[in-house]
Amino acid sequence: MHEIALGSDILAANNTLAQHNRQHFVEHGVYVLNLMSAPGAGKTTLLERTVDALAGRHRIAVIEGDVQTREDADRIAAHGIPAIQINTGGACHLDARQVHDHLRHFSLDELDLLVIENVGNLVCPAEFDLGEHDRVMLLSVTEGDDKPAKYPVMFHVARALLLNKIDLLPHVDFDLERAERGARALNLDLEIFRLSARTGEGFESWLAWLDSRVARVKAQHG
Ligand SMILES: Nc1nc2c(ncn2[C@@H]2O[C@H](COP(=O)(O)OP(=O)(O)OP(=O)(O)O)[C@@H](O)[C@H]2O)c(=O)[nH]1
Ligand SMILES: [Mg+2]
Ligand SMILES: [Zn+2]
Ligand SMILES: [Zn+2]
Repeated sequence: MHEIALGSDILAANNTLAQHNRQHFVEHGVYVLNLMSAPGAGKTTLLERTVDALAGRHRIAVIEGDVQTREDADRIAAHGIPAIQINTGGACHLDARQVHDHLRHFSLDELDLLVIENVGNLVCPAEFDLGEHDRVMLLSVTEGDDKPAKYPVMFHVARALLLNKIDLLPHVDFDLERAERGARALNLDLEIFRLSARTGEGFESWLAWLDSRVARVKAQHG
């Protein structure tokens, strides 16, 4: 009983801080995306290609969450945009406080799009609101098409699902339709994109969707 109470206290405190973060983002008209997946599904590779494609159109920054190392932030910074690393020092997810503590590294007024790459993990990142506008989940075709039923919360909270590494489809027995059916059963409104962060196949639709999400927040900001 005690453990359950403690768990819900932590989540309630996180939700309060996430609301506070959201106010910062709305106030400055920055669209914020929380990118989540299992380790190695291709989050950083997707971001590298996305940043290259959109850099002329939007002012972008990235927060990288990892248990250790600043490798991912270095990979993103090499593409010429601001990138900072949060090391969770063991924790398997980012929380709203960590994000808030690092916002001072950016000047939010000068950004259109902030992407937060969460720690690779299909479980608790789904429970921790960071104040983002949308959560986007990657599932790579090497992970198996049974994942929606096994990790339902992640699929339920996502606005969009990116089925990544489709260049590898000839080598794996991943059934795209089965994965999409499973995901839609948990989330009717889910936007689904099939793509390859390696080859760029399928990127037009993903980039168009992202564009529309950024534009929506800009329009609301006026
Ligand atoms: N074939 C193929 N490989 C990919 C694709 N996307 C990413 N990879 C490879 O998958 C590996 C992991 O990619 P990352 O982008 O580092 O994955 P990540 O989700 O950021 O990993 P963590 O941050 O450690 O959770 C790398 O070797 C990438 O080159 C893809 O679309 N096709
Ligand atoms: Mg990464
Ligand atoms: Zn604040
Ligand atoms: Zn965790």
